[in-house]
Amino acid sequence: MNAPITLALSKGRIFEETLPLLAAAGIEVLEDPEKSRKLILPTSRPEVRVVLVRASDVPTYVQYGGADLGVAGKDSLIEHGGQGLFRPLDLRIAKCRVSVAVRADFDYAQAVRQGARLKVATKYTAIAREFFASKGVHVDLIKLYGSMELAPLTGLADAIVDLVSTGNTLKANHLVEVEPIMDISSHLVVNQAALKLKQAPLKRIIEAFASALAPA
Ligand code: PRT
Ligand code: MG
Repeated sequence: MNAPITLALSKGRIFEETLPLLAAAGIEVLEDPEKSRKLILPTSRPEVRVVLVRASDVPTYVQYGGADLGVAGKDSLIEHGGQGLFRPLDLRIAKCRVSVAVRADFDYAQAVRQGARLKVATKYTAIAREFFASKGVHVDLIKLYGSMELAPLTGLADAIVDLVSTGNTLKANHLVEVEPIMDISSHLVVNQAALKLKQAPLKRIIEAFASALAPA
């Protein structure tokens, strides 16, 4: 029997956009996570299984060996810290950016110029802390787990740091993007111990993914 391989994915865009890469590696997921309630999905390769976890939990599963490899957004990887992870490939999927956004009537440039202390709500506290520190802007970070857009509308914060792709969510909530922080895409991450113990099968998957990537 070949060494069992566990791949951690999150439901939604990462799962959908990883499927073609899995197909290139000869791996077909046999159940649709939108229809099934199962958290462990079998694949066409008996030794390979997919586990479904929260997007922000993928790095933790792979770090501690709950999964041998996984697909995680650069945002999740930075917030996690990346300990114990080998990061062989930028998969160039689930692309977006992290940006600062404010209410349309808030003068962000002036607040920054005047050295005002900003209240910033975000799920991405590591990214936000590093970004504002590098600009020399003093911030009070308010950690949220979702619906960041509400924070400036309710007076909880002056600004948010959040993921933006089309910009439609900001627009629908009368917020404007005032400063991009970084481009985001999802990366393949591999448990460092598994990479040694299951080197051959993991290398085959990494190489198949690499050859199936969209052009840079
Ligand atoms: O929902 P959960 O708390 O489990 O985690 P999650 O929200 O991080 O998971 P998920 O599946 O929504 O996102 C997984 C990964 O996809 C993220 O970690 C990013 O790396 C990547 N990604 C790419 C995005 C987006 N694009 C994106 N647009 N993740 C989230 N969004 C959200 C964004 O937070 C905002 O609410 O979509 C909204 C903005 O989209 P636009 O198109 O309106 O600008
Ligand atoms: Mg989400």
